[in-house]
Amino acid sequence: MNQILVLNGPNLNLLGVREPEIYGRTTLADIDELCAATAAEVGLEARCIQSNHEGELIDAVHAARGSTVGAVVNAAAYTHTSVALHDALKSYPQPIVEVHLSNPHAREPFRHHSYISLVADAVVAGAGARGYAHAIRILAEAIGGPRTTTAGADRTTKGRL
Ligand code: CA2
Repeated sequence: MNQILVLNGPNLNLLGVREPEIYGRTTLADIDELCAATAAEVGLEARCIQSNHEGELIDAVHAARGSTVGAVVNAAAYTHTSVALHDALKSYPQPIVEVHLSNPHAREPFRHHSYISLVADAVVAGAGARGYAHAIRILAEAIGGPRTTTAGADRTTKGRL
């Protein structure tokens, strides 16, 4: 098993198309490509999912239980509102890295609280699209390196960062 979940929340499908002054010109397809390439470099395979629907994001987390070794999560606006997504991720047994393109702490006060940070092992914020690559490398380190050997393959608890 070497798959990781890369979960993207609402409106991130508009990346590169609207509000480039805040979120840049990189599209979600570019980010998916970056995630696939970075994951491959560390012996992992990225399963990239974006949804504008809270329930679909929760279903994706449930489906990832037992079939992925870690998750990179940009819950977008649900970061600041969703107890339900928080609860789903809390029962996800593998390491989680929260990622944000912007730095929510440098923005409006309502973006300063994250329900995802409470269940994340690490947070990458404000590094733009490159933040996804950083997040995957952090995740790989937490998981225990490339899955090309059996080292760490019997791990049943969350990785320590
Ligand atoms: O900085 C991030 O990655 C965010 O998760 C982005 C969310 C925002 O609600 C979070 O506070 C921080 C918003 C994603 C919306 O993406 C758009 C992209 C293009 C045009 C409009 C929205």
